[in-house]
Amino acid sequence: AGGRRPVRYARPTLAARAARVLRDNDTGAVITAAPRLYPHMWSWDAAFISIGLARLDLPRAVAELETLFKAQWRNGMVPHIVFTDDDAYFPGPDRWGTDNAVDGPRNARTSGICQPPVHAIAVQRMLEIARTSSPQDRADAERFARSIWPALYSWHRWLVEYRTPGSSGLVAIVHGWESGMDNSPRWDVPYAAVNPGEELPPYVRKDVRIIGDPSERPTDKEYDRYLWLIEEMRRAGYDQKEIVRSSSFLVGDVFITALFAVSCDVLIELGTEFGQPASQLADLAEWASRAREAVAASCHSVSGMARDRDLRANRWLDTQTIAGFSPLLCGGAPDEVQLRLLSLLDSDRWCGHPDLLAPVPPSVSPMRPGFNPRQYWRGPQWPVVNWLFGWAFERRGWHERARKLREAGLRLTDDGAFGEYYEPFTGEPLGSTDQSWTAAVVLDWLC
Ligand code: 2M8
Repeated sequence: AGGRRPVRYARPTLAARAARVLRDNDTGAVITAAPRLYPHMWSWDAAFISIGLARLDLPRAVAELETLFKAQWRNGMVPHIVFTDDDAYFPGPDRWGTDNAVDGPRNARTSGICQPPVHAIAVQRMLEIARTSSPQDRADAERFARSIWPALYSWHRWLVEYRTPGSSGLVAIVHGWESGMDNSPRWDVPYAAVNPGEELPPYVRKDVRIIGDPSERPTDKEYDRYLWLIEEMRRAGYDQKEIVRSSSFLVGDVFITALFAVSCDVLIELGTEFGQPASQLADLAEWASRAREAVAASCHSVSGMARDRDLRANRWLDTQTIAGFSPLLCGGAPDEVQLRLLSLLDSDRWCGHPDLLAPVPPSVSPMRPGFNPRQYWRGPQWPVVNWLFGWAFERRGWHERARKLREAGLRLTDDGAFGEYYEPFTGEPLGSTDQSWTAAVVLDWLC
């Protein structure tokens, strides 16, 4: 499949280009998620960005996560966007209307929802990197890991206290944006029940003006629903209990739940090393084990794939996407289910599909109806998702699998465009280019 793209950078050049992307996207205050499309700080992007930056400039990496956590809400939520003054993105802070939210932060303007909890993972990875670079980096990273720990704990506690309703044990989301996989077919069924009211204030999208081909982005109909959910939350004054009680979208997200389980494990490791309170370590152990059980309990009896759960309609969501492999991230599923998932991942339905440019798992299987190789979270490959699976496999001791994913990720991204996502067959970069988190994971793979 080689040669379909004109340029393939050698690794040192690729690393230099990735470093330049992070430098160029630095406004001085934050590193934006992407230069034009996303001129603000996104929560999980910032975590990945810090991992990439840790190799280049540890103090800058630390500052990035500190900026994010300065905007943490007083109830513990880490907001999905921390806004800069740039007004090129919609919906901006005025549309979110969080300025007067009771639990909102005082010194930053933010959105009113969250994103996947990968921050503990980032802190631990930064620490690992710093320990191999210099005594100064090591000391700084240790100081940082110790000082950020209570904020990470309260973020995890928020997810349990406010976002684990009912008996499924899954961490629930109240907006598809919280999943990070905005328009994934995972959410089609629950979104079908979201009916934008007449009172939806008018709006103009800005994303489709920036991305030349609007079919790479969610549709207008999807955006109406995204905006309607914000409207509901605004009206509830961003009162979490009320939102979870009444919003028209409430879904147990299995991918977030798996990341939460493994992030709790990581937080326990960090907390043990840095002498954090035993009672909080015990909380984390309990949360991790409940989350893991919830992920295992969601697995389909035939396919083995993990499933989200529509908590409004009280039913499993059977759509098969990359999130179905969540048990591989956190463990805890029976061996037999895990083996089934691993062979499915290797099969021609996923990474082994003969026409892929690089064996990176696509967001949706190319063999599924509804797969769209160009549209956002409905088919393209996402380098960050590949990084997460590689990181988890390494942690689980599956070194050869981790190495293969790293090589595949580098093959996909060696065009040096740092695409937000990639067309799986041609390797064409789609969405934004010079996307910060793509540059960051490439740096981590290369070093
Ligand atoms: C995408 O999401 C934003 C909304 O949060 C958007 O489309 O406007 C997603 O890919 C999300 O996972 C990511 O964090 C964000 C910034 O890269 O872009």
